[in-house]
Amino acid sequence: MKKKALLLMLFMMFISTSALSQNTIYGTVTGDVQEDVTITLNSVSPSATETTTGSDGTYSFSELANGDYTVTPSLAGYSFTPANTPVTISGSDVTGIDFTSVADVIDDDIDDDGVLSEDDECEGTPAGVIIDPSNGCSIEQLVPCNGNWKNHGQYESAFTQTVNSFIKQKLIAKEEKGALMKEVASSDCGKLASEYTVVCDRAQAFAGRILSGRHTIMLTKA
Ligand SMILES: [Ca+2]
Ligand SMILES: [Ca+2]
Repeated sequence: MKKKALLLMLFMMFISTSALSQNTIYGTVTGDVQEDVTITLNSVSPSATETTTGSDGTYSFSELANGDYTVTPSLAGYSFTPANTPVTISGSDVTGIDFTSVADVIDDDIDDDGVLSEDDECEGTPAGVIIDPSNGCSIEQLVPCNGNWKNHGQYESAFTQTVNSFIKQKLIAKEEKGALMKEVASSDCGKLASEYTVVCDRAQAFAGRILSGRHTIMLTKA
């Protein structure tokens, strides 16, 4: 009986030091945020468990059996380096499973023109160009050279109106109008040559010739 009791005791000791080994993973989160970061511990068994970091950024998972684990930090609005860390427990505590946090940068003014993207009707405004702060559009964006203009005159008139509106809002000086209009007048914007190619449709030309004695010229948008 004595021998059996001794064996049982030895067996219990074996159990407590191996299969039931109770170890702890320790780590710290530093960086832009350290408190209240969710730390998830994944393992095959038991299933995932989680904790949160304290005010000093530390966390721990205790009473862990030997095995392979993965530690993953997460908090909305932040990224962590490394994104996760694999940990193998083999009869002793594991320390230094640390992470660095960086706040995610949310670009709420994509073209950097001072008008938030949610209010910006013209994205892609070039740097340094004067815009209408009510819609984030430059004159060139409001009156694009490659717009669907009937002719150069229509383009020029739309450009003039927009320049006048910019002057009225004191976005540009009155004195700048002359130079702007000169530039517009000498541009090809809205001119047929730049917007359309002249093609001759044979069937139409033939019909046209019969009806009027002239070739029909068709304008097709480039
Ligand atoms: Ca913008
Ligand atoms: Ca813009």
